[in-house]
Amino acid sequence: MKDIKIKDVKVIMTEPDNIRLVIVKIETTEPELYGLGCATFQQRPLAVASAINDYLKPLLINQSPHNIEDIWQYNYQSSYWKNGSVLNNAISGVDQALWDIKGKIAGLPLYDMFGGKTREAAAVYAHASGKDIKEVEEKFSKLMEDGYHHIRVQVGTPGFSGYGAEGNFGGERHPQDGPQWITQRNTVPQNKEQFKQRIEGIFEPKPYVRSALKLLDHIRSKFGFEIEILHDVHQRIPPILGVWMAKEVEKYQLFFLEDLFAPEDNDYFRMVRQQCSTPMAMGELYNNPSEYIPMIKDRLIDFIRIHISDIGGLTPAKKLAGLCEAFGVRTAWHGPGDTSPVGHAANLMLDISSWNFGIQEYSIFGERTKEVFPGCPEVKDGFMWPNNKPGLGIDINEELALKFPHKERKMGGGMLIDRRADGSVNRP
Ligand code: GCO
Ligand code: MG
Repeated sequence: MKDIKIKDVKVIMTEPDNIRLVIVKIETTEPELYGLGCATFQQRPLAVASAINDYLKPLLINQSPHNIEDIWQYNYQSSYWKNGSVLNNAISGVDQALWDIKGKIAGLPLYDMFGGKTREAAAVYAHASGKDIKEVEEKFSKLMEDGYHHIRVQVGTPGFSGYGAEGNFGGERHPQDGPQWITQRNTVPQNKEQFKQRIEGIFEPKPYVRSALKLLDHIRSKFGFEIEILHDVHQRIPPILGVWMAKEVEKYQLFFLEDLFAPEDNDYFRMVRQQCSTPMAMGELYNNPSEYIPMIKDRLIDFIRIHISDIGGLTPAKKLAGLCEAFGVRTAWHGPGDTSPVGHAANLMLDISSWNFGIQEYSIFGERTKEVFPGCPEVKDGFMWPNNKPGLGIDINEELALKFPHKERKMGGGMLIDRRADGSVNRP
């Protein structure tokens, strides 16, 4: 095992449930010994594949897979310009695959390599999203029945598009909701069919905040305060409105309020801190240590929401978990559908081994995804359980993965961008 070398680095691009996943498979000179890593950046997958195939792979062939730290540093420094999502995801695919190999060589699950279990399983939150309050309520009840104790709630805003829930149609229009004339544009969906076809929707901050507050109020009065609720603002509203919203939702005792501001508006968190105790979750859009270190050391956030592949994989993430522990910040690694099951398995290894774990986001895996990735972490009664196999404990059925190749997308498959009612671009 000592003389083992990296023999091949493969990029597997697959979308079993319509989300473009990018997986790295590192094969070694030891027959049957390989590792998997998540490099998923669904909005720019081809760029990540090129970064791996054209730039990292030549650095890796014939190297020893043992030296994960050294390889990470070399990959990270070798582009001179660094810290972008494309390069970090590429580095992550390699990094996680090397950790997977390390665990397989040791015969230990990765949480054991990271110091061992601090908990048996990781509490997860699932999403209850609906076009209107009734639909959210139904999904909320169902998730409660299924044993979830932490539920994220998002609702559509009448007459507008928004993040996390299908828009619904009609609705009263108020003077603060922006000009009416934009509704003449054919970008505004008038019915469900058009909504599916749309490239852009119309988003206005005030109507969104009104409907989000109504929803939170309804959920608390219907289900009480003995269940944890979460909400994602998705960096969509003007910062000072965010400050007001954080104060306004304090009474609903959220588990956390997420992405109240964009990373560019980091400093607004100071204001929020001075004015209320709504727990702040932030970070899926961070990819540079100079963005997140100040937030941790000044205790401006409560949960770090970083997307592990977006900062370069497990090597930087486990250091970050340690930094957060020192400052009382809990982990809440990003776990949407566009974190592949391999990425979820990586999140879970840190969840299990980090004392300062807070919560794990879980976007329920589709059936086809589960078939492509045997060993997907299992969720039962609101907890994600490790399967205790060596390494990440997850595999890929390559033959099946190839049956779901990447498809072309409108606009190259970027994020749907909503516009304001006057036609200007809003943050996604
Ligand atoms: C979340 C996220 C995601 C992102 C998505 C972008 O789950 O908290 O905000 O849904 O929007 O990962 O591709
Ligand atoms: Mg989010």
